[in-house]
Amino acid sequence: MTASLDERIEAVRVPGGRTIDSEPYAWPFDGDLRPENTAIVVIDMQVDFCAPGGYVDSMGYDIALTRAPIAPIARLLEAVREKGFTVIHTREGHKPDLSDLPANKRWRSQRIGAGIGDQGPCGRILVRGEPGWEIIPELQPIAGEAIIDKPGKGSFLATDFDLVLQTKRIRNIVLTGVTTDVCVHTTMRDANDRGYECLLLSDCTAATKLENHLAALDMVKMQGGVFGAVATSDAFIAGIA
Ligand code: C5J
Repeated sequence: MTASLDERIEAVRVPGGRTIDSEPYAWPFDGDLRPENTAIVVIDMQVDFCAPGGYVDSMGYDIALTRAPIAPIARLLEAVREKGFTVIHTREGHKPDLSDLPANKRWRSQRIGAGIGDQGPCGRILVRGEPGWEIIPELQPIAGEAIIDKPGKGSFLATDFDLVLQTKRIRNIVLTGVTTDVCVHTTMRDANDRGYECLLLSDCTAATKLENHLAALDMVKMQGGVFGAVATSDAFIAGIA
């Protein structure tokens, strides 16, 4: 006898597994959610993206939006650190000689008045080692948490992110940070293509425009969860309790 669709969906679930209340499906797809196989990734919570005088502020966007996830991420980190989950932080930034900065990326940033590599209120914009490039004080990594330095929007290009994930035997990725529509989405899409099971936390992410944040959440949920699933941090914390 052929198995029904529901039976086939159920058949992948690990015995005794657990899932998070998320959309458009209970995440992860197979219920294999453990501190040993799951990483919480905090993307680019840097001065340049979330603090006065940084890159986002210099472009004229409202940093109240990109600061909104700080408290939910801090609360999430407290919960996952206590349970022993892997936490990984990323920073977007370029070498001081700008040899890894594509000319078009620099040109576009200059035309909006916040030239990457140029001097700003928080030092040279998006340059490694400058005050603006640092992770904000509220979300400082603790001992043992990897920091991935990336020159691009995605976390895999020109970094050892994948190597770190593979070494730690991670297969579930929980995405937080900024911005939802740019670095978070680029990382999520790439991770999804590589076979990682991804969950985006809606209140732990933000964009420079609310509509873009909401649209980015929506995009994840299309096609049965084309890039993974979306949940709140409350749902995640409840699911791992
Ligand atoms: C952007 C990022 N938005 N971290 N970077 O340029 O999303």
